[in-house]
Amino acid sequence: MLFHKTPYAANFRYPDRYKEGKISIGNAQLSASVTAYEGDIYHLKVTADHLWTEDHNLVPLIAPKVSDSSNLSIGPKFEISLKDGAGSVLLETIPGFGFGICGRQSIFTFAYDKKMKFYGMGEKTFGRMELSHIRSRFWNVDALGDHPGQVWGEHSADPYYVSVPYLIVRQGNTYLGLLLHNPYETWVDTGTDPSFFGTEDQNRKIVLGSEDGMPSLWILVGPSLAELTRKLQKLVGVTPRPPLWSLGYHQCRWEYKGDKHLMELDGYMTKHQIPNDGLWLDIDYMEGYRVFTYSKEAFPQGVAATIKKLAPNDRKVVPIIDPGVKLEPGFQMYDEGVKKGYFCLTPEGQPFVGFVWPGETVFPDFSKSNVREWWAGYCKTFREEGFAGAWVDMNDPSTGAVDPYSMLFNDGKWSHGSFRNQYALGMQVATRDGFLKAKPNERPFVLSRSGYTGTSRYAAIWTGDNVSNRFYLKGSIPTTLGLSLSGIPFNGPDVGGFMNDTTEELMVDWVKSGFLFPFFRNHSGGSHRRQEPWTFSKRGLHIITHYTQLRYKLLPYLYQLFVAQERDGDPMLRPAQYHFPNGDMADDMFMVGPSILQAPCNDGNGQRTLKLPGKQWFDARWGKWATGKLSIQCGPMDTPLYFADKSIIPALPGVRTDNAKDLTDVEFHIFLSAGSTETDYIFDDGESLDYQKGKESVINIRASLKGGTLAIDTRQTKSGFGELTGMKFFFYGEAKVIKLNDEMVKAKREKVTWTGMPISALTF
Ligand code: MIG
Repeated sequence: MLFHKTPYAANFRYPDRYKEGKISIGNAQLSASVTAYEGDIYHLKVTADHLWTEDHNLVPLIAPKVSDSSNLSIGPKFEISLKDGAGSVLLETIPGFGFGICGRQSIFTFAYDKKMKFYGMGEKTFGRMELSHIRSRFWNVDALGDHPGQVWGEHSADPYYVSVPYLIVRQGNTYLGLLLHNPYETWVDTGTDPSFFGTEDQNRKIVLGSEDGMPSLWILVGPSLAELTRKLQKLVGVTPRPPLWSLGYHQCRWEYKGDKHLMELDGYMTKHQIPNDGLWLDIDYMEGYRVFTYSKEAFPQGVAATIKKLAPNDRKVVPIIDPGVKLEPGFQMYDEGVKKGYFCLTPEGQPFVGFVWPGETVFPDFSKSNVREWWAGYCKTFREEGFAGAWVDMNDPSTGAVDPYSMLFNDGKWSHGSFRNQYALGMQVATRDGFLKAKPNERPFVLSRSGYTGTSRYAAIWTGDNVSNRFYLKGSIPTTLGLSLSGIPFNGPDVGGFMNDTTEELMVDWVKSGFLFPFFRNHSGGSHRRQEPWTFSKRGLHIITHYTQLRYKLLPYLYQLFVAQERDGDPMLRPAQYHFPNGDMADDMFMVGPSILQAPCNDGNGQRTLKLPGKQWFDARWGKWATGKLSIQCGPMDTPLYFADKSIIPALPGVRTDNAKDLTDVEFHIFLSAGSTETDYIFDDGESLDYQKGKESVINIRASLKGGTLAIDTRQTKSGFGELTGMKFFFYGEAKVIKLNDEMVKAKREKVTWTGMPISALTF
């Protein structure tokens, strides 16, 4: 397959007639359903007995209530037109085009306007937020294995590991979302010129197409980016509150395999006062790469014994789990799977054989519920052994040099293309379920390489094999933001880079750029230089440690963002346009929740320009307010980090030298130049599902600044998880008098530290 070519709209045939749910195209009869949902959300679905009869989606979307009112109209030839409340057209098909078919392929085309801007598309590596004039495919691949090295080194590789065929179309400050909910291979065209030479302007179109499968298009109207993103997230499913430890710092390398490595890492983390929660095992921990085994040599006293030794420092061990099962009569999983028909079959009815780490390999058919159940049983045992989470890799699925097309699903009844993009999703569903079976009241943590729409409910995503270079460091911002706007908010890159040798400068910049990403893991390929923090110079170690400690300090704030994700659907990382609709989408800065803005110096030359959105920001480096366009220098130690005016940031007390994280003992950092602000701080045990039964507490904090007096009020509005055990305030602003409400004075828990203005550096 040539990934950069896509089917052409002129080769499709378009409806002659549409009436009462029936579409005629030549002699063919198709059925269409058009449904309007509350919130300006629409769904168009087409079925045809001779083409597509079965919906292969594993995880259904969560639609809101059906609505009586609709801004979408369908013409006599199935022309689609969407208007806003005032009657202006937001999106429409071009006469003669629109919905079309070509054999089993289908497309939806819409009029393109060069004033439109495009975003989203899930996991892409185009290196920019704005995605005009791109043809992109959605077909889960093992990026490193399936694209030639010249491509992934310094260029975007397309398609990538995760497929979310979702396109955001922006016109002015109105944002629309177009989601194809079809697991087959799909593609999107954002107004490319088919001639390549800029001479075919009249043929530019917005296209969302599918190679096969039931055409299913969701259209969502924001109108703002924030409203759109929340609507999408609720439709595809929010990310449930994760265990707090999964938000910590994770250390990984393709080399760690057993007791010796884990104990060594534990010792170094403690020695250097680097807070760390997760220690990860790559494929060498297994017995000959046999899935769900571990090497007796690497764990002489067994896994449980090693995990017990790591318990005093509260380190969690996360093993890699590959889907491929070694083809080896006598290996229990292989024998069971063959006997029960659990593996993907070829058209000849034999288990499909690929070639991956264990050698010849067969693949569990995750489209089948009994296979997911079987897989979950093994995951349950792994959790019971003491493994805290699961790292599910190679689930694109990677079959090595073996062409995957004869790998069929659902007992050989479903083609490869019908389920490939959902293979990882099936594995995530089964893995999460297995962990829940072992510990029904514990929040599971699964990290996955590939994924599909709906992955958000089951797993976090790391962005796969990147390269230790500036292209990937800089690209990690738009890639993560693209995922965040496309309904997969819990994600992050291999910090430091996976392929090739990193350098100290690159590593330090990557930590400074990524330390507040939703997922934060240092991972590297085993044949490249080591990149644990202590393998760099003293200064490098110091900087990496500092920012890791700062992440831990800010964990209560990050946690609030995950709470908000589950409740409201807001992604943790977002572009500034999420809150400040005017202006262009920057590729090199982002907001962490509503209150923190980062603009890292990722060019490697220690300088950059930056346009701060909105009004005032508190510059954490210099301890003063900043605004507007800035030309800034970055020292080796620092990174441009800004706190929004009128924000209250919950943080852990003092400098964090280990991974202790008691959400009941917190500091509130108040950034307020004038006026008033408030926030709700939500806390719970950070690990169980008890919060769903009301075991969480909420404290409302209000601060107002009037005539030189700062008044702080706290009010507990929910007490399911008890009260705070410690509370301190830090104020960044100017006040002569500070007043606390009576309740707190009585409780004698408070201590206000008035930093005043100016200060040279924040406490953190
Ligand atoms: O073929 O397990 O993306 O993170 O270290 C390579 C070894 C398989 C690919 C993953 C990478 C992991 C590696 N895996």
